[in-house]
Amino acid sequence: MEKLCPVHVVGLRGVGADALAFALSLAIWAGAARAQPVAEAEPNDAAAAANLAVMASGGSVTGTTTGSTGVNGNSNSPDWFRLRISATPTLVQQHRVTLSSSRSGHTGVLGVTRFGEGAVEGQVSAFQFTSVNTTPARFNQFYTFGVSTADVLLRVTGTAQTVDPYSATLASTTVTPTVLLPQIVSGTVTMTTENAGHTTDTELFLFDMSTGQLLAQNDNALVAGGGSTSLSRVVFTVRAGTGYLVASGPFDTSSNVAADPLIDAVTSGTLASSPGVLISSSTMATADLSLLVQGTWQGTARSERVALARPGPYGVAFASFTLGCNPADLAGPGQTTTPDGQLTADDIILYIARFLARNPRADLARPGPDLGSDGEFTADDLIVFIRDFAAGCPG
Ligand SMILES: [Ca+2]
Ligand SMILES: [Ca+2]
Ligand SMILES: [Ca+2]
Ligand SMILES: [Ca+2]
Repeated sequence: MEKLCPVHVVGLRGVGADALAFALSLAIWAGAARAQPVAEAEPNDAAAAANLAVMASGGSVTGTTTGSTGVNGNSNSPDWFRLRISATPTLVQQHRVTLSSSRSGHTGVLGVTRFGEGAVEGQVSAFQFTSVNTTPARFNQFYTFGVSTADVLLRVTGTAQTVDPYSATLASTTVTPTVLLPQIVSGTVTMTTENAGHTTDTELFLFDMSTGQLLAQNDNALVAGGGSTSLSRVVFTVRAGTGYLVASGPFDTSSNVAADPLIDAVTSGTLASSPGVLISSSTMATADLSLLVQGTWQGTARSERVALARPGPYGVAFASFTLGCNPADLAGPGQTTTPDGQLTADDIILYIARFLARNPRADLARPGPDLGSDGEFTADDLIVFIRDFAAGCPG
């Protein structure tokens, strides 16, 4: 365990200097306390006996292990930790736990439970293994989002040579999702990796950005006429002004929710240990995770491709989007280009700017003014905009 060093201030004299030294020592002590590692407490040889470690970025757990088979606290026993991550509402966070030791050779594993055939309730199995071939070597990684704390199970094992203590240190970084502005209004939206220009075996996850709730997920989509594909598809009805987060990962990526057999050909798989967490097991560094966003715009079907790529081993790609309540809901406060489910002067200002710039999003009408798009920007489009604006957002 790391020792807290007393602070000696040499050459300072007088009350002011003493106060300064005292304040300095407090500050250093506080900094050291924040970074204080959580030491293992044996026995911790099974997931059920995992040591709880409340972690923030820069924090670490420490211990000693020279094997993976011992039980009841033997030195060659695995060490299990339950890493607890604080809530991060509206933020996607990547958490990387890197193993280090003066004598390397440890292996970290993130554990999951299973659902479906052969699953034993509560039994934790090894899912994501550290690799010596990643940069840096020997790290685990997972993602969190949402309003509640998230837990992951970490197991550290060693070899006969790993007689020195190890540290597993957390580095958390905020992920900035790709912001989508699909030319689609409220209604039914399909997100799919089918026909998106690749054959990656994907998994898709859809979250409500403000609550962190997992709304839908799919591993292998069922296809018309029977059978399935390793590509993924989620279909959902959007609520205007709601921020959504879509995560596209390669197989095998775990949330804490079992697949829905009505929409997923996968009937058994892995479960992360708490809501608001995603874990991807593959060390594959690159993969095309692009998807299509499909819906309608003024009565016409639209499909837009979003380029997404795997950001390294254990990586998942994220995109966010918000849809308007009708075609007049284009803007949020300050004329930001994210619709907000409300119709205000911001929408009028942005619409006029787009109309003058001949932006396709301002093309609301065909001659008539019939709903549709004709590539022309005429009084018909203005009439439809005013009509939609006056109609207001439902509810
Ligand atoms: Ca142990
Ligand atoms: Ca799949
Ligand atoms: Ca608006
Ligand atoms: Ca038009």
